[in-house]
Amino acid sequence: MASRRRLPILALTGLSAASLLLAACSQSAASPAVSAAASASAETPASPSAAASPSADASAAVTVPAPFDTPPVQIALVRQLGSGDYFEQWLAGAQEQAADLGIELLVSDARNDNAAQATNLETAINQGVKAIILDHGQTETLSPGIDKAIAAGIPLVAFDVNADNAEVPQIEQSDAELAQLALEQLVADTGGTGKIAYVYVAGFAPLDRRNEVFEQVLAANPGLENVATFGTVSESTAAEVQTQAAAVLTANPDIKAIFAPYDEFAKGAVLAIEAAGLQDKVKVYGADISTADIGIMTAEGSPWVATAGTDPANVGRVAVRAAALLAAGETVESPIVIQPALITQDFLRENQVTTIEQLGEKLTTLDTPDLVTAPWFDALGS
Ligand code: SR1
Repeated sequence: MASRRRLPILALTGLSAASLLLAACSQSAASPAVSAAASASAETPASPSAAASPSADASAAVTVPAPFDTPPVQIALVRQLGSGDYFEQWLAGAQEQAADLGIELLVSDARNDNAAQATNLETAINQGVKAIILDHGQTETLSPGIDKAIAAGIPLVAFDVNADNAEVPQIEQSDAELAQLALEQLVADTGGTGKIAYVYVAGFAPLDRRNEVFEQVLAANPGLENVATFGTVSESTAAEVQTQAAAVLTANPDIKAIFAPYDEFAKGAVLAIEAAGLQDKVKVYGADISTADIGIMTAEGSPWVATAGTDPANVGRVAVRAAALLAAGETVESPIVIQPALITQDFLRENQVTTIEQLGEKLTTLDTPDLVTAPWFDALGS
């Protein structure tokens, strides 16, 4: 899943080779941009516009806009959280995409300290970066920095934090769909009846969005009784959730399921269930996926039977591409929504999936190279 597909430029844009050339000429006149020739070669599928153009078989020039004509381009990634599989994979994808686009990615991790994240945002502004990616965080603590960045002409894109600013495009994984997928499986497996427990911490945008769906599903299934809501987000989330889940299981050994919509939550729940010897009775419905998660889900007797998620590396790549477009003065859609998939234990076992790369080969929708892109991206890269 780590590899990206490079798409034929004409197929990507829908523009004719002639219009690309025209665009290249006009941009070259306006700025000292570097042009890179991209051949409309045999790998470019025939399209009506290309076929109608007299220059369809000629080389099409794609202008690389400033500041990407003089790499490296500094872009800041300002993170609230960085530890755990999800955030590590996300960063790996972001760094890979940054390297391909000639971006020097300046990464800060506030380790769940919101004041530190606000300070890191200030630092990025003072460094004069060309764009900023906000990754999780709190609207209140980031808003002053967001306003300052915009006033300084530095564009921002926000992943999993509500920037509450129309000038800041939002990226999310469709948390409603993610929660819906996992909970539909929980309802199907339990028959919509019995006691369950729920791992949730308010104040994190994706968790709050998932919680809205959880409440809807509970209301729609009165036979389900949520006996305990608990959770912690920290630098050691899984271990702390394990301790909390152990107490919940001691008090409620008759629960049938734990809804744990973050993989660190799910890992903690699994450990507690296994320590209590309840893996045949209590099942885990989670969110997110990683190679480590696949190992836990497919282990013999694992209670983690389903998860819903995206490929975090793909999400990181999308965020960097969005920031690159903004840095080049282009617009991006908002919100940018990346659809998750339901991944069951049965599916992983039946398909002998042991890594996230293998999962990507089976679920090709997890990679979205066409989401947020530009013709000139293909003229960059290694
Ligand atoms: C504490 S928030 C954790 C979530 O952020 C991302 O949206 C991941 O999906 C993870 O579940």
